[in-house]
Amino acid sequence: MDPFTPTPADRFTFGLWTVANPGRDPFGEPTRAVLDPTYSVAKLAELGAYGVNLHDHDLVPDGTGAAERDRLVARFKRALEEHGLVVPMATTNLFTDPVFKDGAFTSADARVRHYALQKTMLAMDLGAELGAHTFVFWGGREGAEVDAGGKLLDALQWYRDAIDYLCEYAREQGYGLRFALEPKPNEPRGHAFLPTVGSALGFIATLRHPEMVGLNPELAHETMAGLSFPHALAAAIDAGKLFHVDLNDQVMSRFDQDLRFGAENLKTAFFTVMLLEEHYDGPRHFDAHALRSEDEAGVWAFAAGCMRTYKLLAAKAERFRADPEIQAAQRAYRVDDADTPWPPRYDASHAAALKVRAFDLATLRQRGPGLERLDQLTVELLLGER
Ligand code: GCO
Ligand code: MN
Ligand code: MN
Repeated sequence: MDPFTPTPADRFTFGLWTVANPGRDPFGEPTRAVLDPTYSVAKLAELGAYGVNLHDHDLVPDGTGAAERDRLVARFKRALEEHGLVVPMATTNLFTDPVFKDGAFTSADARVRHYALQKTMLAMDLGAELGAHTFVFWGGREGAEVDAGGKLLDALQWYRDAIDYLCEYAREQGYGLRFALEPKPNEPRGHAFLPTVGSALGFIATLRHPEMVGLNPELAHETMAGLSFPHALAAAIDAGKLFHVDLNDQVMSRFDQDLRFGAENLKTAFFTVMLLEEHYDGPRHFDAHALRSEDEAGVWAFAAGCMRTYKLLAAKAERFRADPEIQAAQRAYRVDDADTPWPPRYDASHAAALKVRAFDLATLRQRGPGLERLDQLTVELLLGER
């Protein structure tokens, strides 16, 4: 078999909303028919995916009665079983209904905040019923265009209160869910609250159950903010907070594009895969969609392409680790020195000695780290010349 054909062991997942995206944008109507969730399950299984993730309303439209909800869920579960797919992550849509037009947990209207809690608890019940272990919180409409309302600090407190409340709910139900906050700088709001991985990490430390809450960083979102996704991933990993990941692609400083993984920034995708392969064991989730110009065949080409590119880059990452010249260049980049052991152990006499120590600054200033060559070797490896 082609080694780059995905299998469930690769643990690739797609949001139901990704492949079913009908191609609507702010300027134009849908270009494709909406896909039935059970059809998406069958097609994704055929392509070698491991699972599907969903918002409450991807499966159960808002306002559905209890009996119809149970019927839809049972039918979906049968499709999962039949095709051998799992649901590792679930989330709530807190952005489509106009009730959330000025935010959900950060709405200035306490009634909306309570409704958002209700909707999220019901979405958690659904996620738990489908076997999800991770519950994602993407801020959607948590944000503002106008700050004259005076809620900037309150909004963060309301957000915190809501997550604290929902942690208690999930614990009491024994759902074993971990929460993953998904930062995004803008769209649909002008300025989102918790816009980047860094800000979300700071926020998590202020929660009542910080151990339950981590991150779902998205490649496109950090890129929209002009930030590096591998750097953001490293920060999440360093904090022990990489609970989930949203893979896609994006041109920097453009509207939210949700491009096929690897479509735009190949080197970013490469270092993303390398970090994930070495430091993350959760599902590799794609949160992207086919170009609006595509028909249904384009949708499945898009989905297969995301997975295949990931596998191609994972093989390249292995080559990178095994390439003697690259490894030698990486070793040469770092200088370890017996007289300057790291980490430095602080005590008063060490500090006193360090303050008067003479360094050969001329040599240190002149040393070239070899990064041009190392980067070129990386490019050649990616281009298939190594
Ligand atoms: C976006 C977000 C969403 C979320 C999804 C799951 O830019 O619209 O990335 O796709 O990931 O709502 O929470
Ligand atoms: Mn996104
Ligand atoms: Mn996302």
